[in-house]
Amino acid sequence: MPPVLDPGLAHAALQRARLYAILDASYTPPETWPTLALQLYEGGTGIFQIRAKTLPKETILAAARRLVPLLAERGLPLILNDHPDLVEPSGAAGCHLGQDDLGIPEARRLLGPHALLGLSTHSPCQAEAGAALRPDYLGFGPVYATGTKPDYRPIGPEKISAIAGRLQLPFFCIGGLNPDRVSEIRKQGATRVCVVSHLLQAKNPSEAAREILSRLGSGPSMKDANGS
Ligand code: TZP
Ligand code: MG
Repeated sequence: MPPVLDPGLAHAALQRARLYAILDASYTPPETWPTLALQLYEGGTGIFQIRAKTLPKETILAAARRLVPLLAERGLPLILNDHPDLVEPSGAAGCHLGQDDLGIPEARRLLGPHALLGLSTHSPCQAEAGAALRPDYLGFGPVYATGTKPDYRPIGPEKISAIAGRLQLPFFCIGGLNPDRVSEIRKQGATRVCVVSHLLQAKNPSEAAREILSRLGSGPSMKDANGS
């Protein structure tokens, strides 16, 4: 099926997004995601990803099919981690790939020019090289050590300044982020963040999202951008 969210709107949403939330099955099961996504949307989250390293494909597809229309109605893209082949059957906006996954050029050929493609990068060098492959955005991390991705050495906040202002595409800092750390990385030039555990474990996910955005200095503009 074609993407449920118009690709032009998906690209515009990506450009506006300051907070990217990952719905990760290792923290919360898929049945909680619709409610959680709406709460995070209320808090100003601008783009969402499903990340489910151990769930069967059919479960991921079913979860994506529930979330895609819910988010598309609000102008928000859903990205699938790892599974480019589920993008078309779910109507999602695109997929997020790691350094060892299908390459960006191959994913582009598979999914077409309008799909949103994201690439994980783990150093300033990788970010520069990754940007040259023309994904639509980069992830940059883990900035801090995190139990969500335990096998990766943290890059450290000071490395953000090596790429800030130099890349021609949006990049989302990720890894171990909480409000105080967002305040810290903002000083290094971070303008967009991607957050997993802090949002998924929050008592009040909307409030947690709002707090992260306010530390980035983009709370009110995100609310406007979401049309709320
Ligand atoms: N890529 C780099 S760090 C990370 C991913 C998927 C996990 C970030 O999770 P958290 O819980 O926000 O530290
Ligand atoms: Mg991957």
